[in-house]
Amino acid sequence: MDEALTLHEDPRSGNCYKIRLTAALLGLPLECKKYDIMKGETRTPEFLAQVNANGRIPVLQVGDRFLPESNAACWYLAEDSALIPGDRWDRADMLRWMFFEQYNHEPNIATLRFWLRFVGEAHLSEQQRAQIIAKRIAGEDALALMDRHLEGREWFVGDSVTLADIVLFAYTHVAEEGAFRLDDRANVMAWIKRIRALPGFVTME
Ligand SMILES: N[C@@H](CCC(=O)N[C@@H](CS)C(=O)NCC(=O)O)C(=O)O
Repeated sequence: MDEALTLHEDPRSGNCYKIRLTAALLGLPLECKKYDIMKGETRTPEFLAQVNANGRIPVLQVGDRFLPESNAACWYLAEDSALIPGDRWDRADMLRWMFFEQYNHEPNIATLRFWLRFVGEAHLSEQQRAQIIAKRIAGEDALALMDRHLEGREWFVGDSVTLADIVLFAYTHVAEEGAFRLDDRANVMAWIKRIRALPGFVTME
């Protein structure tokens, strides 16, 4: 890759970690620029004008272009690598799990982790409190589905690690911080160990 890569991130975010992990597994050099989302640093007029009009991290900067959305950024880094399957069906199946991650997994598991670990239950609004039960049920359902899918398999798609595993790992391995159950999901626990053992693996914080 010819252009410099910079990740605009808050290191506590699993969405940002996905991109750092993808770069590390591929041996790509990545500069990091840190923001504190709790202080609204992604909502300043400068950030909205220059980095992401959607007011969120992560954003992958490639030269002077800015790419928001974690899974798009992972795709950009991994194009033409073994992390994206060559087989057409497997590639689409990998995208299926990446969309599942953004629709069924992250909005429930990442949000409850953020509310419980970083905001604190005592500081939640009435509206947030009202969503806890639905998010807990939906998050446990997502983990249960993952556990069933991993029965008899090592990886989500095909027979080697792909972006599907990386993006799902980011918030799954810290799901207990949102008071989700992992211990009794043996297939997920074994898969977490396999990811941690990958050459080039880096931890989240
Ligand atoms: N779908 C987006 C989600 C981005 C997102 O929600 N980012 C959060 C942190 S994980 C954020 O920037 N929150 C700060 C804010 O909304 O002000 C992605 O995958 O990148």
